[in-house]
Amino acid sequence: MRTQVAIIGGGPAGLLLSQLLHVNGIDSVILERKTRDYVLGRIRAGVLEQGLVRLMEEAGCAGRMHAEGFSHDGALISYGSEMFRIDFAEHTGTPVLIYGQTEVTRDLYDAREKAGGRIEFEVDDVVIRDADTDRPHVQYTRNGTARRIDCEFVAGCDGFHGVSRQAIPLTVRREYEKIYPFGWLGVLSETPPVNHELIYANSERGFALCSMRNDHLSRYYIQCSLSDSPADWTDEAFWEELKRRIPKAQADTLVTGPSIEKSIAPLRSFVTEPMRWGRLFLCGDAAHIVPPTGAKGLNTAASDVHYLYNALREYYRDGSEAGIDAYSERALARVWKAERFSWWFSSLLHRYPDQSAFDLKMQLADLEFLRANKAAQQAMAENYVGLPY
Ligand code: RFL
Ligand code: PHB
Repeated sequence: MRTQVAIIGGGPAGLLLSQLLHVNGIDSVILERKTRDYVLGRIRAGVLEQGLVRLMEEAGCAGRMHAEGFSHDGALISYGSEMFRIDFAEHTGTPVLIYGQTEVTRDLYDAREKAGGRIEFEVDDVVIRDADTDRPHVQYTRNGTARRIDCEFVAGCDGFHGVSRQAIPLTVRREYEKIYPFGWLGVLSETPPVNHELIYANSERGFALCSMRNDHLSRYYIQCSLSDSPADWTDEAFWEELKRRIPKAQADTLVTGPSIEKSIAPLRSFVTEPMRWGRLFLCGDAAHIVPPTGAKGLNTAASDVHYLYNALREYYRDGSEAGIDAYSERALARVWKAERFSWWFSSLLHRYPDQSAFDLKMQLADLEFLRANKAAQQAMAENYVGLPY
């Protein structure tokens, strides 16, 4: 098989890149390790920045998102007996859109299918060859048969556990990592959200988040131990713990019900540099991970896609390699700011096992400063709705 851009990974980053390239007349093939249903079964992000919304519009995939998504102009932060609101509209004039990653991915799969896009599902043994030459190729197996794609560029969109990052030699690659000493236990339930906006709660029992997908579908998270497994938590125990961590008014009105999904995610900050090696470009979770506290994972994948598809468009339309040469630096400049915000917001809201009395006082002072200070709220809002790209 031959194509212009071989894309490893059919998650949101790979699909969005493929669709945007298609709209610009550039051919690609996606190689995905799992089935479409498996990818669509993963419950992940729920908050979209305007940058991602615009990319979905450019990709011609924004119809359902605009019809079914919910625009949010603010979010609430609670601690102790206090609760305050960060007003995105007042501070930035920009809302965020509540629309699940599952739906984004479904819309992109539908668009790729409609356009006759080539996606190879259930591939194994993907190996990227000759990425440091002008003629890279990708080898893989499907149904036990060895296959090969000759291409001009390779986009590594295969997530944190993918193979693309490993294709960059260790002599070139540098990795930065922070592992957090807790996880998030998440529950999806067919119940009305407890509040019309998100609530991020710092409680003495640990962090909690009240989020949603729509009027009938709620998403809640609580900070949990890394040694917990979802089976340790009955629905009842989850709801009881959530109620203890959120403000009383919300705990009293929370509608509970059976969970339709329950999972635990570890929290990690991770960046690999550079994001380009020869004709291989890393995009999204393949290159970086943030803790989910700031809802930046999917949105940072989107900004990578923006830089990469524009670079490839310039290359094919104008014969210019300027965008390609600048890709890693441009993407990383924004990535590190999202890393900083996610790390800070995580530090503000979680209880750490080794937190001293002094550390707790610092966290409280940080929360009180944010509650009372407009400039701090402005900085928070600008980061939350997404830094420009
Ligand atoms: P993905 O979504 O991981 O997609 C990568 C795709 O590559 C495939 N793959 C391979 N294909 C071929 N060959 C191989 N060798 C392959 N190895 C892997 C995988 O099957 C998969 O389909 O990465 P992408 O596209 O970069 O998208 C990034 C986002 O998915 C991610 O940043 C966010 O979901 C992170 N994240 C969250 N972000 C938020 O903004 N808000 C959230 O609430 C939020 N919750 C989460 C999350 C990530 C989680 N993970 C990774 C476990 C909750 C969880 C549980
Ligand atoms: C979610 O709805 O899954 C969600 C929302 C905000 C976050 C993290 C996750 O910060």
